[in-house]
Amino acid sequence: MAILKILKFPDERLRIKATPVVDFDFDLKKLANDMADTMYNAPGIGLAATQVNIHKRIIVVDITSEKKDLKVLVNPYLTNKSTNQKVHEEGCLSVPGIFEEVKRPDLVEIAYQDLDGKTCRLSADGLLSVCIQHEMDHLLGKVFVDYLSRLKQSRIRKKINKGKHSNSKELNLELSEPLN
Ligand code: GNR
Ligand code: NI
Repeated sequence: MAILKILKFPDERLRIKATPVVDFDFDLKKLANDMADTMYNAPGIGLAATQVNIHKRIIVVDITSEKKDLKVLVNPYLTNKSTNQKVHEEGCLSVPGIFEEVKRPDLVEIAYQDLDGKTCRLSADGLLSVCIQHEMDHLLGKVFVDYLSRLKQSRIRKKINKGKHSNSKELNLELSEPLN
């Protein structure tokens, strides 16, 4: 069990385009396991390898609250999407504390490989569809805030910078440590 460090927006490494997985070896299984641990620990409903600074086409998803439907999707590719679009509120572990509505295709069909390299297909609707599209964007170096208006993007950057420049974070941390 290992919890990996999640890159935070606007880290430029979130912009790196992932490359396909070619070796379906033990290292891949170990990484998928660590990604699942990291997602559940956060907690989140999805995680792309890009977010843990591994630029390979791997995502993990589990939209159940009971951790009972983990999907590991290697080399996922969109094979079909509905013309009908839906708006859904999104958040991102790389952009903590920000929640905004994003419009995406309602239904998607994807092809991917499992951890043994076997090709599989999946049709998704609802939250699963939203989550898979959000994760596949990460693999292309795209973050959900890219879909928002310039005004909203600049507000998000300001909000994130506020937290950085003030020493409130470190101060609060130090104050919450027991004094010996
Ligand atoms: O945990 C997450 N929740 C979420 C909610 C709505 C739309 C997308 C997501 S994905 C997000 C985890 C994450 O950042 N994955 O990249
Ligand atoms: Ni995300």
